[in-house]
Amino acid sequence: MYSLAGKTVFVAGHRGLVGSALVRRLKAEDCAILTATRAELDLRDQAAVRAWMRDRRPDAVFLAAAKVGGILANATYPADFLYENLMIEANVIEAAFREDVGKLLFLGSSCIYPKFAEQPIIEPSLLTGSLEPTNEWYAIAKIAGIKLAQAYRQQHDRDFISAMPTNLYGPGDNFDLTSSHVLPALIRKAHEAKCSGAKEMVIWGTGSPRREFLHVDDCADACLHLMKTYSDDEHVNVGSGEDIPIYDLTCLVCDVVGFEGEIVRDPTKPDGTPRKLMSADKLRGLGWAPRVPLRDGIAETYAWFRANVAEA
Ligand code: GFB
Repeated sequence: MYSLAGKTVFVAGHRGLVGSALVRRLKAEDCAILTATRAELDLRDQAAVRAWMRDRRPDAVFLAAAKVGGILANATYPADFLYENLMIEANVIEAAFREDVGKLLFLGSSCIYPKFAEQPIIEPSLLTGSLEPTNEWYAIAKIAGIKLAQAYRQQHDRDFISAMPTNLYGPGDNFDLTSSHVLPALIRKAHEAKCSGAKEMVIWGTGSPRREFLHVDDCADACLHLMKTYSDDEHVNVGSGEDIPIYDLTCLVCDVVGFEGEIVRDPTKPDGTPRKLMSADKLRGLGWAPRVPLRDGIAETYAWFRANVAEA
């Protein structure tokens, strides 16, 4: 058991979807939370990260900072996704090693697994096949992050661990239609179609790929659980254990939002990997299970979107 009580905990990437959920969740713990805005600390700058960590000396680190985006952003900006993520994770993990950080949790992504991995995907499937081309750049960076954490464990006996979340969603998500993930995009499209009285809304691809979704508050809770209870080389999948075809997800979103028009597919847009359902067995075996049902999570996220994005 690793206790967070009385500790200083650095959440790298606290303004992002996961980082902000981690900060919300950490407020229930007896710990001091450290954050830094991008203006205060550029995580791609090695010297700046080393200096910042030397001054602040956190006891524990959640490495949630990353350049993230949906399928189109990943495919359009391969250099940014590879370079920025490599720099962020290398700088933070190496500085955590230098400053004797007691525990570090690195956050990856389910896209680290081979495109045609056997489903549900178990943790040992890593590096057993080719990646999905639309996000191989991001995936390679995230695989490097897992390996960095493992390397510091092995060579320097550091308690650095990795969690691999599935597709996440929730309040604070990115609702920009060119760079977002599918769920915020569908919420926005359905909302705008309903408000404008449109007869149809367009979804990307065939609608047949399946995706697994987890509410970001569940993800944050799982990360704290791992931080407190897990210490081993192998990364741990963090998911709901259930997936849904994109077309069915669209119907669910339309139902929550109240859009009753037609759903039109745009096959000129990429589908990406056909399926990436992760096995939840390892995390369940460690005593954690998700709480937020998908429909409730979508309704809550839609309420947040209306209050914070649509109104603005
Ligand atoms: O969430 P998403 O962008 O990323 O897309 P991935 C998931 C699926 O939803 C794809 C379809 O099959 C999309 O074609 N989709 C349908 C849409 N309509 C839309 C839409 O309006 N917007 C978007 N964005 N998708 C990402 C990776 O893959 O998942 C990242 O690129 C990361 O590296 C992330 O791993 C979790 O699930 O395909």
